[in-house]
Amino acid sequence: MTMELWTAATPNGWKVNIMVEELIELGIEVSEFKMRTINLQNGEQFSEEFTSHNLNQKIPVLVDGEINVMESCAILQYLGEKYPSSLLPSGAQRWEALQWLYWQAANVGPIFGNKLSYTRYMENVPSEAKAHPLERFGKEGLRLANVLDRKLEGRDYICGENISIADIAIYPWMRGWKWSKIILVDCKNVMAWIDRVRARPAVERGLSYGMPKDEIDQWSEQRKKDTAASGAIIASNDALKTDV
Ligand SMILES: N[C@@H](CCC(=O)N[C@@H](CS)C(=O)NCC(=O)O)C(=O)O
Repeated sequence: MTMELWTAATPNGWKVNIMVEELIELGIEVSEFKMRTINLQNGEQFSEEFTSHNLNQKIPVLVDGEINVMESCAILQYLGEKYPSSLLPSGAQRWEALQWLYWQAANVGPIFGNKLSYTRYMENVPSEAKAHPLERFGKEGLRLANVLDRKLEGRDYICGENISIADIAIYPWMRGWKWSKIILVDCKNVMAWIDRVRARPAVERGLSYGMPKDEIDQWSEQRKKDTAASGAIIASNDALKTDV
């Protein structure tokens, strides 16, 4: 049966594309995936149709027959369980992978995401109003990177020798450190890990979702402008809804 991934070219979206490509790379026969790009700038996530699959109105959401899975990390776990492989190892390592997966969902995504918003998308907010969140999310982001740096000491990936759903969840946020201006250059293990993960063919294919190949690492000026504009729309308080 065909699965549908309702997504967009963003860090939370890329996680799932990378996961699918890593499964394929392992020779696993994955069901056919239909990718459906959701236009976040136009508010497609708030449509009745989208909401019927994900009440939280955010991408990504996986539709597998009767099952709808929201939250990127839950989707990684779902695919890891549906297609058993080293990406969600068994035994003690399973808990290693899962705790770092939840660490990403509870910490790295929200902190790096908020830092990104205040750094890039809130030009209209006065500097005084931004100073506290910028410092708070900047410091906490760096602390999280240092936690990861210690975890990666002497190992290639979070669970050891093999890439797992934990690396797949954390990587899209860490690779965007220049964008969120959380300066990671002193986190030597993290910097080496970012390059190691990026060098994987499946990761390259996953990141190229919704993106021309030559812009995976270096966006065109036009794309930077468009992304800043669309980020500003989504990050604006005017876009916040309190109802569903
Ligand atoms: N914790 C969620 C976060 C999902 C999320 O924030 N998605 C963003 C794009 S990366 C989104 O849909 N934003 C649109 C909006 O907030 O209206 C996950 O990991 O899936």
